[in-house]
Amino acid sequence: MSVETGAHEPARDACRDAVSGVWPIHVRLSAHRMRPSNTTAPSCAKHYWSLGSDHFLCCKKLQKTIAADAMPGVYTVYYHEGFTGRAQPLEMMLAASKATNFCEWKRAPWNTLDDPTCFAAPAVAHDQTKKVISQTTAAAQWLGSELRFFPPTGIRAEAAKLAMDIAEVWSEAYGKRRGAPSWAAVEDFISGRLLKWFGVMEATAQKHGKGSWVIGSVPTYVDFLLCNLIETILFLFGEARLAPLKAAAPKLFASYAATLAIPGVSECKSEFPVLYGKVGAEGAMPFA
Ligand SMILES: N[C@@H](CCC(=O)N[C@@H](CS)C(=O)NCC(=O)O)C(=O)O
Repeated sequence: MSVETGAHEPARDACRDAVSGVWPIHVRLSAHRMRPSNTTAPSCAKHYWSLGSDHFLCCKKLQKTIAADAMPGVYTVYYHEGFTGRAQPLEMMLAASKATNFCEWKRAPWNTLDDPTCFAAPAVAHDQTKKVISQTTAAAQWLGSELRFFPPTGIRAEAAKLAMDIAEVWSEAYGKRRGAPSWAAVEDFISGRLLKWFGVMEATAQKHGKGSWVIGSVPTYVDFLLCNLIETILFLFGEARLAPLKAAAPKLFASYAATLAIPGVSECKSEFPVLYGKVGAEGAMPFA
């Protein structure tokens, strides 16, 4: 069920930011359902009261709008078998939501998806609405709005911009690992174009993110996409080669660490490698 409250949306965003700026994500999700699950957190109603009557009223409306229980239905992530690749950020969002009993999801092999609108993996489907979305960035944005990893209303375009930066860097980095004639050529790429990209993304996150997050003050789908990008380049190039990026982009790497610390995410990550061995830092160079 999608929660779009129209005129109440800005109030919802303000309320969400204020609440989850204080609490970790698993409490944030429960808080929106008016059912705090973490006994160490202040009571939800008490916290909303402290935000002022506008926010409290907003949440009262949300209380009626949002079901007290989990999202209905099951999401399926279709992807190639044996590694998570571009499906990883989608799986991480679903795993984080499942950890709070907010949704159910499963994996299925890419070749079992029969949908004429999808060209390449991954795609996500929802059984009740019959919605099927491919293209990683679009699928992440959709899951972000379904699972409450959405950006604040006023900076949605900035979120989409950063998400598209991430998608381009992902493709460039993967292509470079497969096409480079030598590790020296890879190192030139890292210290040149990749470093420049990370500078641009870092500046975006510095401008639009707060705390550990790259857009707004709570985790959004963009943090999950970024987490997957960093996992991917670590796999492709190895940690030592990425030291200059880490030094140049502290906020991006803080988001990476914070996203991995969201309950459910690291268990999901540990089930499969992000890519296949041949394309890794230990694989043959040139790629064969
Ligand atoms: N822009 C697409 C790229 C999709 C893509 O290249 N997927 C790869 C796996 S990560 C694939 O299935 N390629 C097979 C093909 O292109 O035929 C996205 O972000 O989802």
